[in-house]
Amino acid sequence: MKRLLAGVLVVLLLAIGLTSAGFAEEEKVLNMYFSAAENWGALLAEKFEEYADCRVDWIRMSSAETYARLKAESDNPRGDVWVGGTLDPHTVAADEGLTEAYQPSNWDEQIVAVRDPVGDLRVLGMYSGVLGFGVNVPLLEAEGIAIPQSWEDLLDPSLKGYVGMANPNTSGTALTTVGTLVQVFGEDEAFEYMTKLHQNIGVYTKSGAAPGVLVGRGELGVCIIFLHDVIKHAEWGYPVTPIVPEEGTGFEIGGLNLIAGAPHPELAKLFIDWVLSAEVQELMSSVKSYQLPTNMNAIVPDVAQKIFDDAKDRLIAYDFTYVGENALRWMERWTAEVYSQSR
Ligand code: S7P
Repeated sequence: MKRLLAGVLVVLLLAIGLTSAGFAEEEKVLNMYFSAAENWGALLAEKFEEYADCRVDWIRMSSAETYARLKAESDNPRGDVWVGGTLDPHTVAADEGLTEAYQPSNWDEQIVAVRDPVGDLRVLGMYSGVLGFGVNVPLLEAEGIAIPQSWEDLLDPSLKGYVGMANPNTSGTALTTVGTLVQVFGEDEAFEYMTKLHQNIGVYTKSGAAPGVLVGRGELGVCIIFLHDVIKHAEWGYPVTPIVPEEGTGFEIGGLNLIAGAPHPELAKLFIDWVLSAEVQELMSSVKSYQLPTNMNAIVPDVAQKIFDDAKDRLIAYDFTYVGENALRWMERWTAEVYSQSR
């Protein structure tokens, strides 16, 4: 009898032990909202699972889409960390208290100009990239259309239906485009410009990099996109060429944020420290993400450096605070004045 009781006890203890181990494992989950290239998100998830011995549940959403999700979940936050995507929607989220300031452990390794672009650690910078055009030169030449070199050139009637960009209500790339045009031309002039450009737009996509693939396939002739995405598409074998618009262009700083009320804040902070390390930033180029890293010790691939070197004389002093303050109003204005027009 004694033996039977001892056996039952062992089985019970084992069962409890197994259950609690299983429970503890279930709890060690990082919920990552990811807004840059999908294959980079997959790589980060896989590597962080190994590094922190945890599970990473993650989803790729465009930048403004992620902001909308944080807002919708604000009473019951589900995400732990928001990784990548342009800074502006991160700034809007920070201003609304949807994210929390956090100073990473490797703060001193981060390049000062890009590590805290809107101040008070409201959004951490994790990479940067230049906005421009991706052009299918063989297609436009075959159609007898001049290769656009400037924002003004995109309005040429010969490009009707050939131009693509994303929708600023979902895409951070498109919001960077609106912010850039406003800072290059002035607000009213930029909206007038976008109303004219609307007449040449063949398609507005949800995500910022998507028009690049359509240009590569010859469904469009030119798109407004980050130039590192053009280089990636060219390496995939598409006939696309990067162009920096003559009047000047903006740039992004990729955002990184701890979500307010995150279910797993400690794991999220560990992730932030890890993803800002030189070793992890160097992984970007292995999936053809050629943004510039923010960690000054990370090796910068020549191809990534070249994008900035080629654009440097045309880069504007993009004001991230100004764009953050006006982003929601511009999105509404764009929908009312540009998108609602027939074409
Ligand atoms: O593809 C990488 C990248 O260009 O995508 C991000 C961009 O915000 C795309 O997301 P959206 O769909 O929101 O435009 C950039 O931050 C990143 O460099």
